[in-house]
Amino acid sequence: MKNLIPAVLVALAASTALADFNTGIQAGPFASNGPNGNAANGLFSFNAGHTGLFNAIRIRGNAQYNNSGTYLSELRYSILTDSGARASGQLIAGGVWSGFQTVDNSQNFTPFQLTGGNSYTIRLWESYDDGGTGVIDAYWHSLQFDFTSAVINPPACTNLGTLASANDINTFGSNFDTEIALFDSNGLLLAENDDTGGLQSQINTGGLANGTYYVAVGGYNTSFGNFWTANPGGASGNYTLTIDGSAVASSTLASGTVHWYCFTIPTPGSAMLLGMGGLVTLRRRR
Ligand SMILES: [Ca+2]
Ligand SMILES: [Ca+2]
Ligand SMILES: [Ca+2]
Repeated sequence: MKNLIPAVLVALAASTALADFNTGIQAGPFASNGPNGNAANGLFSFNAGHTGLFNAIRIRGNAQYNNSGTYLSELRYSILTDSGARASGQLIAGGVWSGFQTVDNSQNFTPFQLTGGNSYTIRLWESYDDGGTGVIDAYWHSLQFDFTSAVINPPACTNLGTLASANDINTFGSNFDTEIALFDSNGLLLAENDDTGGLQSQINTGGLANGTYYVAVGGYNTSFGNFWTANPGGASGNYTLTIDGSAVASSTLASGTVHWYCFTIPTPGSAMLLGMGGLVTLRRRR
């Protein structure tokens, strides 16, 4: 079956556009004490500002010496992320100290995910636990964390152009066991489906807001995740992708691959305004 539309490979957006977020300043004091994961660790809790992949943290605070013999270089922190991996690190170099020490440290990581609205805990610990967990090594005051979004590029996609609507996305009529997934312009996984029409797949979106969307077509056992993650399955064959009753693409999927499509849902009324000669843009300020 031939392609029903010109296959144009484009990257519609240069990158994800999610903003960074900051935990805000928490006065404390928080203990810096115990080995990582110990009950004596100071605990800093925050809610993620939005779902995203992050790859840099800036840590700002005021450390206060407490137990004789502890080193500045022993001040550590760690974050438990969605993947279970701890982003952790050393906060400052230095030996024996006294009084207060301002800390402003930025660190880069392999991107890790946080989910918007979820609560996370940052542990404050010591690489050498002076005096044991019964004696607090140092305190933190006015502590805050800035999270920087990782730049994740969307996949190259066959652009289906502007669609009036996309309520029903399916692969009915395909000749093999398909799977499909729908992502938004930030790469967040909105929906996925394996079998609805026999072994073929269907997503009922319930209506989409204006914006750019991505559809992944894969074979059985493809696993999908946020940030346009699609680990291919092994099934292969000929498929037809249908959106709201129109066959928008037909192609052959090879085993171990995923095909990407993208389309745009326009802002309500924008087409009409353009048809009226762009009245909005013609207005002039006096
Ligand atoms: Ca110490
Ligand atoms: Ca201690
Ligand atoms: Ca299937």
